[in-house]
Amino acid sequence: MLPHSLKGVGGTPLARCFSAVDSHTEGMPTRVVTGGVGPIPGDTMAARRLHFVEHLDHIRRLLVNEPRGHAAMSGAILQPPTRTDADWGVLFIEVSGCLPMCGHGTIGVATVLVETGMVEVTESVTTVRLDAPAGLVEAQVAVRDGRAEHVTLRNVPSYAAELDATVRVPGIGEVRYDMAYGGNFYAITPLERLGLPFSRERKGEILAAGLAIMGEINRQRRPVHPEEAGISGCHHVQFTAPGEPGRGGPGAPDGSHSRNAMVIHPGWFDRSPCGTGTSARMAQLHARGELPLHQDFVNESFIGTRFTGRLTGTTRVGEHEAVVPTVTGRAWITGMGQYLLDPADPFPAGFTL
Ligand code: PYC
Repeated sequence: MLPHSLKGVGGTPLARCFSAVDSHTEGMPTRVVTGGVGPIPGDTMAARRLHFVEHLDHIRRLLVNEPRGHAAMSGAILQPPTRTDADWGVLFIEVSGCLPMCGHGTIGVATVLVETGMVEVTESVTTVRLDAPAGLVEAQVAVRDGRAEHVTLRNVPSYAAELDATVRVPGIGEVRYDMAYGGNFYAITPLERLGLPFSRERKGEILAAGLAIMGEINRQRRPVHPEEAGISGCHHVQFTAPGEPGRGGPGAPDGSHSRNAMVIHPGWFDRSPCGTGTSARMAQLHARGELPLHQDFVNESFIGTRFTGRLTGTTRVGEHEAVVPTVTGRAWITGMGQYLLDPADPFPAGFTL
């Protein structure tokens, strides 16, 4: 880890220096920030998230925006945990802000922690407990010869907040959707309801529709978590399409295989199948009586990568019946580096185009 006072190449003191291990989870990047941020004030990760959003958001923008990141960049800042039953605290960052929870990010973080030896590693399974703003998340990492082969995370309780809600969207008309929570709120609706095919060739129209729908939902029926008022708003629209016949995952009948085009604020698609989105989708299907407990559910991303989910039990969140989901996926380390800020850099918080 480089000291903050490190001199730049020309001998000028750097304004900031961050260490990171970059990874991708089924196509979606997670920049795991291992040094340079320092402890974020707050007694819980939820409080630290709110402090970070209010006072330190320039760090997120520097790390995920151009030129160090890109328009679909995502990451996780490691912190000392705020609870004794966790190994690490984690703050999820991406171009849209600071998420309460992130599934692909958890899989990326757990892989990085194991493969860099930042947790004690045991084969064939290492358990990593992460203190996330949305709650404690446990990751079981399958390890062989020091390599993380796949990660199964046990997510926070997930629930269907509304079934068959409607919203009037200018230019589209009335849209019927289900609102479900899986660590973030997801408006879920079949793509065919909008008359659009599940095709990356139509990504511009799909993106525009998703952003218009989430904008109206936030104006007309903004969701709020019943136990954590700091978690509110819909920043993800999950457009679903049936899974292709015969492509179910191991043990998964075709009926429990689905595809998604996940539109995320302010205007990008998840490259992974989305861990919190998969959890929300399973909660929605369970509430509709379409997914029982203990059955594999394969969720496929817009680029064709997959997570396998499962509902392992039931619980309650406020007045809602809720489920406890697990999500399994893979991640790979793509790089290690220091991200620097020269005091003369005209873009100290990066930029977006
Ligand atoms: O995997 O939970 C997820 C996620 C959220 C936003 C992008 N990916």
